[in-house]
Amino acid sequence: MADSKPLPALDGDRVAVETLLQDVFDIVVSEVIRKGTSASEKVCEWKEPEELKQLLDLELQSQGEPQERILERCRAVIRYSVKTCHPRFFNQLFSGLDAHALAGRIITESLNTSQYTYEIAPVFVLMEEEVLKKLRAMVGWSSGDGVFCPGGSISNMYAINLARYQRYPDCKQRGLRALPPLALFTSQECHYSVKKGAAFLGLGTDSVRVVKADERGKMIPEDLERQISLAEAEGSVPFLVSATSGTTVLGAFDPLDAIADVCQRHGLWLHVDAAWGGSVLMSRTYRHLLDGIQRADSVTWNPHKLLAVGLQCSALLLRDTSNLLKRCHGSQASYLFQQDKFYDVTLDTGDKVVQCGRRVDCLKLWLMWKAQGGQGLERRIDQAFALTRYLVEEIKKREGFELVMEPEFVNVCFWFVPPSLRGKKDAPDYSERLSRVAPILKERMVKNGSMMIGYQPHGTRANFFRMIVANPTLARVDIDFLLDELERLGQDL
Ligand code: ABU
Repeated sequence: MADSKPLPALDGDRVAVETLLQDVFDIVVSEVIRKGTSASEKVCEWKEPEELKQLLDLELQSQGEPQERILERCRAVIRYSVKTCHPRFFNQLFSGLDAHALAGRIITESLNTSQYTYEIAPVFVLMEEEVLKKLRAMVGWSSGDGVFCPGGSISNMYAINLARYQRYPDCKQRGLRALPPLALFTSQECHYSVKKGAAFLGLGTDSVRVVKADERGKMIPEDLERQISLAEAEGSVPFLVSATSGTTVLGAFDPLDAIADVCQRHGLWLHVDAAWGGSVLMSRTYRHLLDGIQRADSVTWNPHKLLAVGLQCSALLLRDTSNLLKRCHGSQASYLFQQDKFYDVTLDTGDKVVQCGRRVDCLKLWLMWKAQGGQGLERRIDQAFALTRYLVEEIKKREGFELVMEPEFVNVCFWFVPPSLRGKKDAPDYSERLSRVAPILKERMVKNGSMMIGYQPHGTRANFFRMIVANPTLARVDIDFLLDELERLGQDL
């Protein structure tokens, strides 16, 4: 009976499958790769949510649709999506498009496997091991462990969990009952995932002691010492310090050597959240910004950011060689990790993580690295620093632009001061009025589709723009455009 019913669309029709995928690939090449990276096209096509819902016709129906309609839907999805590969997309810590990495992502998606066992991911188990080994070597470790995680926040949470487990292995079984009140330390400039991680792991956000940062956004080691003493005096047990290499807004690098000294004195786990700044390790000229990182116990490094590998690619690297990851997270599921398999079962890495199914995140980085070589990647980093310098000098030359501070990384924070506010710094409402400028300009640029750049307030500072120089194809012309466009959009303010 079942055989007499037609199969759902394309099932079993090899020719139609290939035709569809070829057609979709042609659309991707034309609409994402060609137009999406062209400065003469829009970076985004803004629509209000209700209109966008109508345009996309999102509701799912019981009746399938013909292929031509499906292809139209693919075009619409691309049309109304933000082109993060566009040379005028400056909004996030990731941007641009690396062709080899994209090739890796396409192959990964097509093979659709999970990283947990060697039997279903032989290539990727070995490849992940090799890529992590290379990243560890850049940190300065000749041995260790690691895993690719679904994003930097999760990598940071793993670090917290591992540090806690190492000190209190009982907590795996007994949970919070096995623990005294714990304290971890990070700076006021840290990524918000540290607090989220503390909440998620049952420690609570109160267990996160916020250490002061200096005017450049760097953790102050003396205040770290003070916070540790305070926590102890209040009956908490310090166990981890999370330092940051490349803070989200200012792009600051914490003084790792001095922080490592404090950790050593107090026997604390040192985690370095280098999700953003880790890629600087590839540059012989700038890697000194992370001096001392080799003294960390764990490091988060997101190649999907500055290396333009594509979301997502976040490595948690460990100095540990005692199988801590597996001991902390393992659950020995007998249907996946049989110990009597015909191959070396240590290659089944699935029990290192809390996930079961795990995406393959190593191929895109491996393929890109093979194609560019370490030297090509180093050139990209150096180029981003050089272009940042160009932007800073241009900002200094132009009327109406004011740097928040000299950057040490590729985050350039600045105000655009519109004509009506120039020379009015002493006015009592100056800061309030300046704060309104960035949101207005943001709305204008997005509705125009001309560019995207982020803004935020910061402490007592009024809203300012945060320019990220990360896209490997950026050139001076794109930097000039950014400044010209802000002047154009803000000339009437
Ligand atoms: N996790 C990084 C924060 C997002 C961004 O500014 O791109």
